[in-house]
Amino acid sequence: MPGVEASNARLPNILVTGTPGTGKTTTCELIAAATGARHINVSELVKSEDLHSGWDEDFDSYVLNEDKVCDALEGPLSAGGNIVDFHSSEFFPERWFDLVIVLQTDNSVLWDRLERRGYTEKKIQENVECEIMHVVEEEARDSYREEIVKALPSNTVEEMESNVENVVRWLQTAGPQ
Ligand code: DAT
Repeated sequence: MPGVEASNARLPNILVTGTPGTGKTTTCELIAAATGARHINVSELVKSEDLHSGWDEDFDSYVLNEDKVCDALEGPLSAGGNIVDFHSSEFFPERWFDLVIVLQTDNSVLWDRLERRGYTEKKIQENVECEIMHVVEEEARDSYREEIVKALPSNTVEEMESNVENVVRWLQTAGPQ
């Protein structure tokens, strides 16, 4: 990722964020397989480690307990070498991340992916609106230094492969500082 320097005395950590369905998990799995970095899927962790305060019927999702999530991640993130996968970014400590990738997908493509995932129409609509409004990108840009936030398109397999290649190349040159 040209122009983004890793600056900490540990292996770099990358955050891959984006609206649900933009390809975070698939992209992170490919980067982890190519580099040996640890993929942390925060949504899965919230479920498996009970890092939530119950189920929200209106939003059809768990109510995140941000303190519990940060406590659970502090150890691995301080050690470095992680690819963190989550649709929100503002509550993580800024110092954790050396590169923040925001994946973006065109509305109709995203709609089809979320439909295939079995989301309700209401939930699909909410997520597609969130993507149209660039909510996740703005949150990332408000939370991290401008030069470490990179928005990348994720509509096709070719774009995903190119995104993975870019991040792998960045990791190879960033190394431990
Ligand atoms: P997320 O983790 O952001 O919710 P995902 O990795 O689970 O997204 O991807 C959702 C689905 O869309 C999954 O079946 C893989 C597919 N997909 C994601 N990104 C893609 C891309 N750039 N090209 C083609 N398919 C993609």
